[in-house]
Amino acid sequence: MKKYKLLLLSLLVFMSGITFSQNPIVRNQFSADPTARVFNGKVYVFPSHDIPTPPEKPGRKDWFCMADYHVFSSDNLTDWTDHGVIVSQNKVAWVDSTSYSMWAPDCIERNGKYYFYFPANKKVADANGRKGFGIGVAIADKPEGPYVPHPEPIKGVNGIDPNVFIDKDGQAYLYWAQGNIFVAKLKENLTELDSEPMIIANLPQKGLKEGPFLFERNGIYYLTIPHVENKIERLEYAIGDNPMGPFKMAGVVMDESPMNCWTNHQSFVEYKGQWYLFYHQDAYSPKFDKNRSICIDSLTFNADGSIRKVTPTLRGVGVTKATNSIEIDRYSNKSESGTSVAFLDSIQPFNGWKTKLGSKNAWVQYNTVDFGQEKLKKIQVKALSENGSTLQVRLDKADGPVIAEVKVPKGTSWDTIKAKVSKPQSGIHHLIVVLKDENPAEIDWVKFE
Ligand code: FUB
Repeated sequence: MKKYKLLLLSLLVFMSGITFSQNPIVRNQFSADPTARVFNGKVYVFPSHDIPTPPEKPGRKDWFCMADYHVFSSDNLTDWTDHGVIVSQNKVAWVDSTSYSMWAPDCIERNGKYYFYFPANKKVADANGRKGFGIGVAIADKPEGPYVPHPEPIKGVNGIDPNVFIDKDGQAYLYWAQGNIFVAKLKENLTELDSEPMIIANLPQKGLKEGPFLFERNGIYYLTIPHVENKIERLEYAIGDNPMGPFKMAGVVMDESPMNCWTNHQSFVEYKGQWYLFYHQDAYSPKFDKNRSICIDSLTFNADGSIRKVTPTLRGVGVTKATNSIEIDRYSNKSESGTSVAFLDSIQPFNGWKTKLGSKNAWVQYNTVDFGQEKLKKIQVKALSENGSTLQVRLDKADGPVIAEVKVPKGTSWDTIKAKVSKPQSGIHHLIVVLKDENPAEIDWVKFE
């Protein structure tokens, strides 16, 4: 059965040309609050851009700090292009340019124009004497910009975490958070409200809720929110048959972060026939959860439309080419004991992680590696072992066939070791790296040639 599944996956990958990613997906900067959208056959992600707090920032130093937004795109969910800064706090007339408050954004397309919605602290108080968060719009001809921000925030809206949904009849709705979750209709121009803001009823009354993201599937409207049911946020959803409700709470999409990141923030997208959940964790900054990183995992629905709970993975989604550096620290499975993962350099977290195999027969499994059609005859492993050790590379399961043995020489610095693949493979396989002896080894990556 398993063999059949792998064969089917190989076939699908071959037909679609898809390769996929590991978590987190943005690996050179912090990123949070991802809104993913499919535009022109690609996935675009519009996240917040967390940064370490600069000394000149007034107020709390241990808080969210965001000065601008980037947009990223991919057509295979593995290789992400950073299109650079699209909107920044010092280029929007109404935004307090010292506030570093460019929180969770969204973007939507209408008639070939792209409308980017973002919250930020206002420079001056509005007619009602309110200064807090406003929500602005910036418009572009292409998803990657350039975006031209409106000089004023949207009238009648105070709050954070804008989300826009356009229904099948063309009516657009703006959702946002400010203690409660609000909704209002938008005019055809997508920049002005067309109804009074309304508080969405029947959502949990206790515990913070924010970050609304609404989507529709098979006539069900899913209103999803991060909500603090216990101590930190988890992702929950409510369903209804109308974008303005009434909604009924229906379940949990993702439990509280195993990394203890206080916030989470979600978006849902269907791409090439598969649904994905985009969310964030604090993988690159485990000691300061206001510097976050965005992740993707697959999402599935039950026959009645309910959402199956998603468990965050390191592996992320899809297939990795055998000829790429396979970061096995993003493993799918591991032995009960003897494995751990650590930063390669704790001062430079974006250098990534290493896998430590510390006892005999400790292993990690990295799923769905595409060996292609050529039978790759060599393996390279970047590793180190103080006393020298032997690694076995196996296929498909922990006691699967050994396809290579790699002798890691004794030493304290990284070595790239080449070895022969005794049973060259084609197609999709899971990869297992096992420590054959007692001497611990550290592994950066594995690749085939
Ligand atoms: O990123 C700042 C805030 O944290 C967002 O606006 C919330 O949704 C939470 O993720």
